Amino acid sequence: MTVEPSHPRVGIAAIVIRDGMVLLGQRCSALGNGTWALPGGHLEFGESIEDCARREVLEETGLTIGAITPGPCANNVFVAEGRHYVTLFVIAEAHAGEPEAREPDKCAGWSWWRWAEFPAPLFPSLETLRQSGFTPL
Ligand code: 8DG
Ligand code: MG
Repeated sequence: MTVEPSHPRVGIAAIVIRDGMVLLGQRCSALGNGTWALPGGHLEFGESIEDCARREVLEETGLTIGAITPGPCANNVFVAEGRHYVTLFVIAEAHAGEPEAREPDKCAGWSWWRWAEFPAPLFPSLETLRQSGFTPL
């Protein structure tokens, strides 16, 4: 993995909810390979948090999310990879459609999980969120 100059970046992660379940995918990307994570990605220059969340969820899953509620944040340093992310979580419902793995090189597939029954290992930012005691439902 390329080690970039050291400055924190902003990651947007969407807690996509349907029928009391949350959408998770197992990452194939170099960072957090094999961990379970929320759909999300980098906040681009000039982009709003809502637009980024909507764009990333659509690009990665094909789902369109409804009204977006701001959630908590997490601060995670990936020492070995030389990365530092501030993750902004948002919460939204996805009323219709089945999630598809639209970026199979990054995520093998999506599935719905109860918050209390999440699989392991979680992507570090999501693990941090869970350990904070936050529950979105
Ligand atoms: P992009 O470069 O196309 O914008 O994004 P991506 O290809 O979807 O990258 P990503 O790795 O999915 O997300 C970008 C970074 O956001 C990721 O390397 C680490 C950070 N990030 C967190 N927390 C979370 C999270 O819970 N889910 C996702 N998907 N990314 C997160 O810090
Ligand atoms: Mg992503």
